[in-house]
Amino acid sequence: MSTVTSIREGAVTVIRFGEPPVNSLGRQTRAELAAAIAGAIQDPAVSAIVLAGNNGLFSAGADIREFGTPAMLAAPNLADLISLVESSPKPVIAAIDGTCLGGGLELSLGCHYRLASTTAKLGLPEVKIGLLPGAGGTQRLPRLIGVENALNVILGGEPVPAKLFAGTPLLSQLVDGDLLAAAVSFAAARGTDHQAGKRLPRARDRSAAGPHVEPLLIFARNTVRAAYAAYPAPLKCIDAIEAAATKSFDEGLAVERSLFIELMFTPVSKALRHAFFAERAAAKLADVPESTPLRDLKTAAVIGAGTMGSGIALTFLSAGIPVVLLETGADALERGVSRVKDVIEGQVKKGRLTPEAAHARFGLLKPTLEYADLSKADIIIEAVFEDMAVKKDVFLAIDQVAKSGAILATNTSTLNVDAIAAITSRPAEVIGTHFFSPANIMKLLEVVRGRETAPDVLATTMRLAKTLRKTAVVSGVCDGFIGNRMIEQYVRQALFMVDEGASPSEIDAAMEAFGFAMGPFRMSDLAGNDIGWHIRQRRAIERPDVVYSKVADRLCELGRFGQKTGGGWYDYRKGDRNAYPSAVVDDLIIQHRNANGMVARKIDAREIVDRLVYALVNEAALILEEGIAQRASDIDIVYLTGYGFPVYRGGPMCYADEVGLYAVVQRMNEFSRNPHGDPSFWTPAPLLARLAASSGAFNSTGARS
Ligand code: T1G
Repeated sequence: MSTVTSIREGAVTVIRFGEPPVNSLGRQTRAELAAAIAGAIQDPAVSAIVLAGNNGLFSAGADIREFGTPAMLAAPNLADLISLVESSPKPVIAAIDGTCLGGGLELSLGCHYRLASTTAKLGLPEVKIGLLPGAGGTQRLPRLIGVENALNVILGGEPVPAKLFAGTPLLSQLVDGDLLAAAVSFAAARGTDHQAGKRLPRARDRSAAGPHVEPLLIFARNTVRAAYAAYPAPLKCIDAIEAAATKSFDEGLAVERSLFIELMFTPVSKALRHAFFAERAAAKLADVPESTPLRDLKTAAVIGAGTMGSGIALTFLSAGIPVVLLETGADALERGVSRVKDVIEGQVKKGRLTPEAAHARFGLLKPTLEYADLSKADIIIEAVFEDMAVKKDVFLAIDQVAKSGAILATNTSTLNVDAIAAITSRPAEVIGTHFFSPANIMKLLEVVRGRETAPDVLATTMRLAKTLRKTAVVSGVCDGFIGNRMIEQYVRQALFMVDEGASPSEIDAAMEAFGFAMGPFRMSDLAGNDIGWHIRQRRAIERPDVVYSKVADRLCELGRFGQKTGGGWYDYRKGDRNAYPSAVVDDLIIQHRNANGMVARKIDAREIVDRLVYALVNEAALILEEGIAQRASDIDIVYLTGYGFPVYRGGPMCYADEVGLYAVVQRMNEFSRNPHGDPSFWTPAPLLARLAASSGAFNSTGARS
């Protein structure tokens, strides 16, 4: 199907291009665009050309799916297309509506004039996928809006409202109304001008040089070095912009091209491109058609007004969905309502909400002590104590009052959703919605699909996640689902390493240097060490075969549950969230090692990182093979959005692919020779072993997962 059409409007040819949803400039579109533009240039009846996107936008840029493949450079590549436009002997006008990003904006910068609708947004987001604008953006933009503004646009990577470019050579006209009509009229006038001999304005003919450039670049380099040490792209963006200010246009283009290719093949860019597509892939249900009719989701009810319940209620309120909040006791209900009110009022104080909007939002909350008040809710989410007996009682009560067709969701973080569904009269309508604390802040939502969960209930819940601005990942039913099941092995290895000689702060430091937001011990102190303690106590009964170090139990026996008790693996001081090494814990660890006949050894950061990350990877391979996760990239998204895994490494599966699965397995074999802990854990999961033996990868080849 052709992606490009040409229509004559008098002496002006209007060329419209792009395929839904985002008019990305893939090989076919580029070739058809080039042919249409060349045709208009050769047509003696045409005096000017207008370029406009289909589908309500200009273009989202180059087709990222082509990166790293021959299609990306297939003629005409984007630079060729833009050069054709810029060297046109007839004026070419870009009519920019909606989104105009990356290569799309670069295409418009090659045009002689640009008109934009008042709602249009322009940007160069390449830095967000570890790249720089590679089709002249780093050379043309500084020449049109100056080096300082170009640095902000290119390093920020954010879409900028078109009106902010008004009055600069970048934007000829801001149009409030019929953009195309305005563009055709503008083009006709420029065509006449040009026939009268007026020179065509080209960005490349302008200069970006100036006395202020050098200090600006120094400041920019110092800023990005401090803030983005792990990311190569920002500094290269600055190098390219410097070339725009200090070299000829063609020399600058050559610098840009070289830097772009260099970045394209960095692990960071591959990881960021992987994360971009992985987040979008996670929303897709492998076996539920996108055409599946969805259920109404206009009202919600939350049972339990504790930290999680009130956080979940806030998430719905922020999406404008009325919430009935049920508690069993008036005091607990009042505390929950106050928590909701405080957060909303806090948003007003931060200027994120007007008082009127805050009032309206809070007005959507209906606290109650009566189950009968749940009867109109389209979805009821249970967020009570993490105990199966308690949850089953709640679901029996819900089953009595919920209206027909309501979705019954449990916020359990590990318990068996099938067992909960089985005690209701409507297991097809039961699903898990595992929010991460704080529920109104954390993006990740594990949507746990029960054996009986109806496809439309699953599809409706996935749609709800988008409405709640959550990143949803589908999980099957197992203990811990995806994230917590993996983190259990991660923590287990961390505790074994404490037995063997590493300190909590050494392990945290190694993982934070690897890029984790927080190491395992600071994370445990934040979440509460008692959570893991309860799980190990349950594990000792249900799975006595699972070996655990007892060091964490010794800590909990002292009541050192973490920040909430003023001390955990670290000491904490009132009003100070910093973690301070603790002499009490040092002593406890020494006693623990002595009691177990452990002679401490030095464990280097490499072993710490490899043991903890590969523990995640091995457990993830089992999760993937059991079908608990739909795809490897879903597991990456769980760790990128819910567990602080460094996004510039793309997630545990992406990172393992980058290391090479054969090397991962070799390293695991080394760990299996360590007698302490659980050597059998390091037996590679069958999927991992197969992929390693066949030079395979968890994530499919290319940028898409
Ligand atoms: N290439 C390929 N596919 C893209 C794409 C792109 N540039 N942008 C979006 N998609 C797909 C996306 O994967 C999804 O696919 C569908 O379109 C809808 O996207 C040389 C090197 C434009 C703000 O980085 O920021 O130009 O899941 O769900 O929420 O200098 O998409 O349906 O199969 O995000 O409405 C620079 C990336 C490219 C922009 C729309 N451009 N895209 O958001 O929809 S590099 C970008 C976005 C470049 C040149 C350089 C957003 C959006 P599927 P979506 P949305």
